[in-house]
Amino acid sequence: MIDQEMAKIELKKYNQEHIIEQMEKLNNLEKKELLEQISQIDFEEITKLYKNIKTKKEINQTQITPIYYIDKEKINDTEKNRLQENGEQIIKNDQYAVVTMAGGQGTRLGFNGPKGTFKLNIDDNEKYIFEILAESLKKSKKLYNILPYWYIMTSEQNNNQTIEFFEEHNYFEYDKEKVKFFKQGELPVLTEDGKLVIENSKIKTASNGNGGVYSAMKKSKILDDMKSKNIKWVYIFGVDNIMVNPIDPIFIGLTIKQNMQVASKSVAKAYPEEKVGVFCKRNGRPSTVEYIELSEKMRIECNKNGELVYGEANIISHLLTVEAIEKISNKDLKYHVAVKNNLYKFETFVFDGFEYLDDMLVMRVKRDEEFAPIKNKEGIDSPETAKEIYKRKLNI
Ligand code: UD2
Repeated sequence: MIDQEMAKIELKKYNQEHIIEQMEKLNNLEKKELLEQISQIDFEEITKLYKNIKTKKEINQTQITPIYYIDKEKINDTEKNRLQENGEQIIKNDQYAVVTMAGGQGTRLGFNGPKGTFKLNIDDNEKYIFEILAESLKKSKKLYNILPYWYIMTSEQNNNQTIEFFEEHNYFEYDKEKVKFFKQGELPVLTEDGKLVIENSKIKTASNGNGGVYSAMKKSKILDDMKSKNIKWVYIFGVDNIMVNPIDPIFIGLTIKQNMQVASKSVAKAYPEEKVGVFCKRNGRPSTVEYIELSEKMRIECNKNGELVYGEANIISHLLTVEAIEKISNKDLKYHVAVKNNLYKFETFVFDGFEYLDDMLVMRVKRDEEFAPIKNKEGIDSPETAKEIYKRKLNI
């Protein structure tokens, strides 16, 4: 706990005096909570992040090269059966867990609540996103009479609502004992001139990006929990893809066969400007270039077959060993800056952790079978577009 005088020195040192003036107006309890929050802030880091914004370093394109991928559709049936058997062993031995990253704010959807609690009206059959995810996981019960451990990452902002929602809906008949929630970390937001913001007598923060999943799993002892349960493989996916296929023994089997610690599913990029990250290598190590960072040249570059050279799109379907997650959780991931409501938000990305591994498997799957994200209120990647794809899967 930091005392008021210490806080004032710290705030002055980092040009945040305006917080001192606002602190004077607070009652004792509010002041105590604010001081507690100030003691948790790494001012050195926040100041450095702000300075980096102003000296935006261009991505050094020369480091980036294409990455090899395997198209699931092109694996022959004999090989597929072998891979399936090996993958099924992991699931049947209860060595498989899934993590749903559900800590995003869902700003673009314009929905005021945890994204997983958003309800889709599919031909008068109403379903929540979390309900659809639970159904895709319960496939495992039908096939193997076992349910994977389900860890759900929330944020400070949506944690309570998410837990209440699951309680209220009886976990959609999922085995409650196999579900755990954990919160990701937060970082302060900054104004354009680098100032902290006070909101409701607290310093305004935002969730630290889906790359926060590694440190959150470490800090909240989820990693320890997984190790105590002898879990070997963890499938990490985003809450917003209602076509996610989290029970995919062929994906597990192929990752094991390729002797990889990390694997991601991809879909062929629909068109050069599509807002998706694409897999690549940086200095020979597995990486991804986010859509906001992809240069025009890389966006349109094609190989001799006319395919986009950087065309394997990230659909936030990642498979890692517990060891790989633990290794990444002890590393610092680079920060990316987003501007939301005229404020700077600092985030790390889950796929930036892959650079700490020597290589990764990218397995291409069919878009209309495994990718229907709900990002925007309408238009591309909206409830409407997701519903159409989902209905085709259910042949309704
Ligand atoms: C994500 C991918 C992008 C692209 C696209 C495909 C990342 C960083 N980017 O873009 O490469 O392939 O999806 O649809 O993965 N989340 C959290 N906590 C946070 C922030 C996000 O849990 O602090 C979750 C969020 O709930 C969602 C997922 O991460 O499930 C991706 O959300 P995003 O907004 O970070 O990334 P997006 O959708 O712009």
